[in-house]
Amino acid sequence: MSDFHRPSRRAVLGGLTSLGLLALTGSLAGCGRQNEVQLPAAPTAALPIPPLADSRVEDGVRVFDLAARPGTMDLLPGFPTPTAGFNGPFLGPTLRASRGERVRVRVANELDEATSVHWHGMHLPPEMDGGPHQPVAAGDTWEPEWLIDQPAATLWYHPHPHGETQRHVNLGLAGLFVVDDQDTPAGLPGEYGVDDVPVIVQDKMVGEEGGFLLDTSGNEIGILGSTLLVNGARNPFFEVSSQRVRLRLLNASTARTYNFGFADSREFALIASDGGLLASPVPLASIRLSPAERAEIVVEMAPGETIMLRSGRVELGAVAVPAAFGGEDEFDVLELRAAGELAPSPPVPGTLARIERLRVEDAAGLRDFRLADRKINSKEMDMGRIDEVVRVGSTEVWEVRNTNPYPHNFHVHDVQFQVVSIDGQDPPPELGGLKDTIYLEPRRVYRIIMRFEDYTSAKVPYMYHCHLLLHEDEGMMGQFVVLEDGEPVPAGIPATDH
Ligand SMILES: [Cu+2]
Repeated sequence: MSDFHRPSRRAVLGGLTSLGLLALTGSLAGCGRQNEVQLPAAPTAALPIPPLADSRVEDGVRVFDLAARPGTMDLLPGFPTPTAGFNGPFLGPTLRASRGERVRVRVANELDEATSVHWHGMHLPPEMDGGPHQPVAAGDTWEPEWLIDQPAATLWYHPHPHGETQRHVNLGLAGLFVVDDQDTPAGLPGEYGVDDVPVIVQDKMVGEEGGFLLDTSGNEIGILGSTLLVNGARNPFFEVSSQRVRLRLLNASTARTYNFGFADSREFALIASDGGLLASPVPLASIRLSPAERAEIVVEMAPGETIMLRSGRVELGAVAVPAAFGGEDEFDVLELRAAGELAPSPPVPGTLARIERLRVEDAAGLRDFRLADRKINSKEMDMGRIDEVVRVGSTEVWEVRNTNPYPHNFHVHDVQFQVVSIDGQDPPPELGGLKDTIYLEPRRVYRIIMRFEDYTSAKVPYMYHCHLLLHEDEGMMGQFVVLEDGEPVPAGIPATDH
């Protein structure tokens, strides 16, 4: 437990800043591994906007092509950083489709090892989910197809190969999947890359030879890097041309939890959480996002002004030493530069979505999930074991708690859930919408409710897990199957025939 008492990386950094490009030492000294370097100040650069993926319609199905492949990027002069991305060297294009469309994605694996692509937040059959049971071997192509059948939302995709997710995501394999629907109210900023802007945030540890380090020795939770990349760029700015701009924030980090807000503490409107629009906008000055969570926010600007989106000190709950888990780290994220004249934007609508509240009285029962160390309910992930059996058509309440003095979060595949209560109290308004991932403050009791409408399989399970990827890879994951009423429960999950 002595790890908890190490000074924060930022405190170490602060002491070294004046010496310029210097290796960090800390607990790594003498172990023969590369140290994290602090990169020289980067010139500010225009925010790269991930391109919208090309698609074509074949027999009524919208078809996308994604190819996972290796690449490089330039961060440390003279030392190209090995990366990986979809259809490019880092991150991937934004897939976009509408509710009611059938989609198919041709996923080509051009890496020299197996990977997978999970559609995070998507409601779809388990065979199409892209989890550890759908590996794509090196050189192979996988073609999942499904019907988009959920509200408009900012979802994302990333690899989910068993035990290797942290490394693959850290290399840059991730992208957005934006779902549209007919019910989105008029008046929200919606021009992609103009007043509707993806903001994919990742922290990296850059090593002495330029590579992204997978050093998780400094704490219990994983990689906490001092280099921030936003859509793959350091120190970016975005030129705002309208009075209001919508930012689609994705925490694509492997371990770090952020607290996003503006340097002048101005209020913004939170309009959507993981699974789609909130019932009505929530005025906030900051929003906490743990790994894999998303938030859509709308901020208003005055002509000619410049404001900085930052991540400041984050409330992690009853963790042992917040600084050891990044709780006191601060980052500039994205500078917004408003033009001298701004196109007028309508005010954010007061009503955004109709969310059917699931009722605890309708729930079939209560399941208990205790997250501790690298286990859920004292069990490490086993690809062959069925941990939970859900009956199709049922509504369930899951009670989830983190019993460690350090951060975990909880992600459920297949469904979006609603937060019923935290320690018996109503959740805060920012957790009032649809969620697929929730931060677990230590020792608090989270009750979430969800409905399993369709997609049964006795052979292919869905996952639930901590989305701190070190924890997930080390076994903090379980499997559930959705079965027909009365369908016999199989003894286990057959081995994947790859
Ligand atoms: Cu965890």
